[in-house]
Amino acid sequence: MTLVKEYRVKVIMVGDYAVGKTSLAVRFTQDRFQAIYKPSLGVDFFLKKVNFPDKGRVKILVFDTAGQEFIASLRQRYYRGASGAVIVFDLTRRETFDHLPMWVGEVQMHAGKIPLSIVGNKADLEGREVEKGEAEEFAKRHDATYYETSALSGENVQDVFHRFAVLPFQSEKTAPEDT
Ligand code: G3D
Ligand code: MG
Repeated sequence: MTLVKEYRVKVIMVGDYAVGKTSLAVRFTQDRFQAIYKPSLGVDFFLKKVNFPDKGRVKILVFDTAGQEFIASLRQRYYRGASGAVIVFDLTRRETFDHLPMWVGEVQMHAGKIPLSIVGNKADLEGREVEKGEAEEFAKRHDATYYETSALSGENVQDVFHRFAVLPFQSEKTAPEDT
């Protein structure tokens, strides 16, 4: 019997209210859009296992919260041990993009310098208020990767999260060899 290594990766969702954080987490972990999920008042998490044949299995824990209503006492627990953060804005609401510096600052303050994905969501809708180039430039300035997604169609949603799934293998490569 071969023992398969199992890793855990914690990914946190942040961003303004109603940008689609919960919808993206549900789309990724359950491959569906809108169902009976309850509004996130405190902290929820979603789980997905990704298999890498011959290498191991990664459990991705996606932590989701309601932005504004986020109570201070939960904050530390939310950010603790996060391997990556997905910072979401709504492509059709400019102000949600304008708030990104605040979200980046919040993540860095509580979780340190972890890999970031910036996500412009609701790409399926008309009436875009943020140009792709501008968002890409913002992401680059913050050492983040930029994605445009639709939780409705599922477009690019896997990529956002799978990027974090490979982290354990990357850190193995850079770790000193076992002797
Ligand atoms: P939040 O968790 O960031 O607060 P939600 O956001 O996931 O609750 O989504 C807020 C609203 O946006 C929901 O609509 C949801 O269906 C919608 N939404 C989320 N992602 C997308 C998307 O990619 N495309 C479109 N068209 N809509 C999206 P309601 O009507 O339930 O408020
Ligand atoms: Mg939510």
